[in-house]
Amino acid sequence: MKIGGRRYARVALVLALATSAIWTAGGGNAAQAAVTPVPFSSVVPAVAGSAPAAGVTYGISATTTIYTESTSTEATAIGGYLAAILRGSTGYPLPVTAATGSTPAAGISLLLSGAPSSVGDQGYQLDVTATSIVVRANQPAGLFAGVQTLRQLLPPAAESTTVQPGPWPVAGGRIVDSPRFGYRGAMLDVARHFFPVATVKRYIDEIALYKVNYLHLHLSDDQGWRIAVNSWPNLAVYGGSTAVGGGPGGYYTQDDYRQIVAYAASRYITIVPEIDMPGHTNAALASYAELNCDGVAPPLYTGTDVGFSSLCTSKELTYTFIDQVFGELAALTPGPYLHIGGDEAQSTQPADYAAFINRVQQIVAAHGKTVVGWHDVVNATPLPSTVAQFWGTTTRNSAVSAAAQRGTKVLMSPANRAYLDMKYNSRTTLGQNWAGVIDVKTAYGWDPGAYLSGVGESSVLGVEAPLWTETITSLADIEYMAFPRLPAIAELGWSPYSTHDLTAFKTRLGAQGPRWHVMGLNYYHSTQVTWPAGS
Ligand code: TNX
Repeated sequence: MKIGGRRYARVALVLALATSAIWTAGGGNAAQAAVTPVPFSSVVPAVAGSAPAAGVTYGISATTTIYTESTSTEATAIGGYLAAILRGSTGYPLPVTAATGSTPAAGISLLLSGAPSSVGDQGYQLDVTATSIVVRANQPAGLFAGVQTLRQLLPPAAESTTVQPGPWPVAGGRIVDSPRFGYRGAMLDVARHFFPVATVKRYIDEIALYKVNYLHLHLSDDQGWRIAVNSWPNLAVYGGSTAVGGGPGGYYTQDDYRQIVAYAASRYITIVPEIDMPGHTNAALASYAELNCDGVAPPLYTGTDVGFSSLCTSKELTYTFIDQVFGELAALTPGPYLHIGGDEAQSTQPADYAAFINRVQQIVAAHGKTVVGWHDVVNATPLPSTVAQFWGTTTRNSAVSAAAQRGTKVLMSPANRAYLDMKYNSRTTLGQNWAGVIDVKTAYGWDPGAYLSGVGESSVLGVEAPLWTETITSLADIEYMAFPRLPAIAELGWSPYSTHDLTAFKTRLGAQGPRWHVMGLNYYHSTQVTWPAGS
């Protein structure tokens, strides 16, 4: 899609002829190398529409001011966030101050007026001229998304935390951008291995750069319970005391969890907490003997088998337990969703499973939240609002498509495309391969709105890239498995399918390499990507 049609293109052409395409600070200061501005085509996810103005650049300088919508504390905070990133690398003061009047001043403006209504709540318009950068959005989330685009339009050195020489050109023109799907998620399994708050915050910062707006935390599984529950304290203290391989485990206090929620919110990311049930519950069953049908607590588990544990679906106490756990979690979670798991319940009879899921849906609804479950929950009777997260490896699933026909919304995480714990190839030392190996072409090469037979675009809520952590133990491991595949999934969730083009994507993704290098992000140098020098 092009913006503005012929006339804009002609103006751009004239400007291109009149101005050098290479921007040099201070008229060619020898200390500052010429820097070619990053083209709009390098932004990941691909923008929905743009009209570059060839030869026009804005240069961030020591005198640049960031103006933000005067009546919005959120816009002010986004201005502060942008300033903090750029002050570190540029060394410039970059004051953040209230915008006055409706005409943007020279400098950078983040405004909640004047955006086309078509960009909705999450989109934005970005205009770059020789004198100003103006981001306009209808909502703060859109301003934040526009700021992520702006970050990617700056030279990679802008991400440095130490002062770099510059210059800091941004390519001129207009971008009008908004997402294809409202839900673009990442999932981190903190149950198989536990990750401290700082690691989760860092991952939040990394996924925010690609306009991911949900982070699903898999907070409980056979190997560990990772969130303090005041009414059932042994869950975290005992059930959280180990991990796959027998390490010390760990858990988030409720204050830790609040901190994660608040940090995510500052990056316009909503936390989706998951308590997996009725299977994947050994850590809970080990913590409280009375939750077991036979009243005997099993030992803690540190292996990687699945499907062997089940809550006791016939005990009334089980539902008291679930009500209290979800009651505390709902109170801590401002977002709309509670994820109830529901996968691989191989130790629960199908009829018991369906009755259990139906009852749990009512409990979650009573706490004012919407259920998300792994797609197995369609074997119960989904409430109209319940979201089914597809994790299969086939493009046909009759139970899921039948549910979609009845109105169930589907979140797409096909394991052979979107699972970040799958190996890249047979030589990858981390990860698993039960759903196959997934390199960039496979992660990118599918259409979420037309992937699952009988589940069309209007039934798809969005996409999510889960990272299970049986083999993942550190931030470096997380980064290695998520990058570059997470940006591929994020692009499938954000960009119109008309932008889908593997050749262009390889170059666009490659342009992120030097940025990740500067950020100290441990990414996988896939041979399927065109990496430029410096990455
Ligand atoms: C399947 S996918 C699981 C997880 C494992 C994962 C490993 C799903 C809903 N359940 O319990 O961690 O495979 O790839």
